Amino acid sequence: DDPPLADAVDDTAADIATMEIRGAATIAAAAADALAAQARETAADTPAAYRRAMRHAGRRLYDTRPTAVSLPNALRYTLGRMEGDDVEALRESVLAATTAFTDRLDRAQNDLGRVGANRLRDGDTVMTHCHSTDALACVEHAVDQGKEVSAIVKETRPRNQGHITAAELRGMGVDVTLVVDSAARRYLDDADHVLVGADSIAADGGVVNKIGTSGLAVNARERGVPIMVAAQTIKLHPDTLTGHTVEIEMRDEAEVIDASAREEIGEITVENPAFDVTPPRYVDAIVTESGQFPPESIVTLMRELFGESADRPWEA
Ligand code: RUB
Repeated sequence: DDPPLADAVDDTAADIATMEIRGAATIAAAAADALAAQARETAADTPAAYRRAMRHAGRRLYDTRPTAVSLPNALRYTLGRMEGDDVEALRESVLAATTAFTDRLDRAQNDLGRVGANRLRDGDTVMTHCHSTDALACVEHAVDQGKEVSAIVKETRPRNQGHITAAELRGMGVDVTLVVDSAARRYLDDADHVLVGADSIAADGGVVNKIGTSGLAVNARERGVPIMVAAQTIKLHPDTLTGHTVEIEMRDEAEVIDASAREEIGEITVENPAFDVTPPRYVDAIVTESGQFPPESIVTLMRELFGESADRPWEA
């Protein structure tokens, strides 16, 4: 029998699945917080039972959405540091790891924001896709440095995360123009950078991000607009070092078309992939908390951070 889950784990898992909690970094932070709740609440008699309960919570969180590697990387960091000979020691080790993990997340975003801001000049315009806290950190630092930045924000069908981006940029005092996704190429002439985040980065430097990123990157290259990906190193996908591919989440068709429209149209197939892969040749720079990298060099950083293989401590 599976050990009981803390309410925070069930609630967080449900909120990630329904995208109440979304975006790779935010998902990772929420998963770490949920594991901390599980660590506090698990009432186990033996170290083995305690470990089992923690792994069960890890699996519940892992099974929510497949594409953002920040989620398994959060589980890796926290459950991988679970150690001790008794229940109290195990609990303390997980709580220390979850705190260290969330501190690192905040620090990494801040550090990469400073790196990304150096790429932005006074008066520049960025074009954004979806909503990325890592990408927005770059703009925020540029604005803090006294640079004037404008933004062309793609609405990002079907879930319109561009609205969140637009509101947050406005909060920073950035001039925002919202456009439908299909207007992107027309407005690239007014953009100095494409600035996006990432859910996963593969060993070859391929960038997995919200569906539409790859088309935007191809168009930007054709127009000569540099493409900058803001992604802290928890977005590096260690399984890709050993030849695995990144699973692209397919979401419900109801996000694309309502039932009555579908009925009216007749027998059709509706596909709703949430992410796509931008090949490394369309990416100019990956901005991380350890500095900026050309996509071809990201594998070196990945090896340094993860070694040759990635463990899965939620399975064990
Ligand atoms: C979010 C998305 C974001 C990345 C990076 O997709 O594609 O660009 O997750 O975000 P969804 P961050 O809305 O489907 O979760 O920089 O905040 O980690």
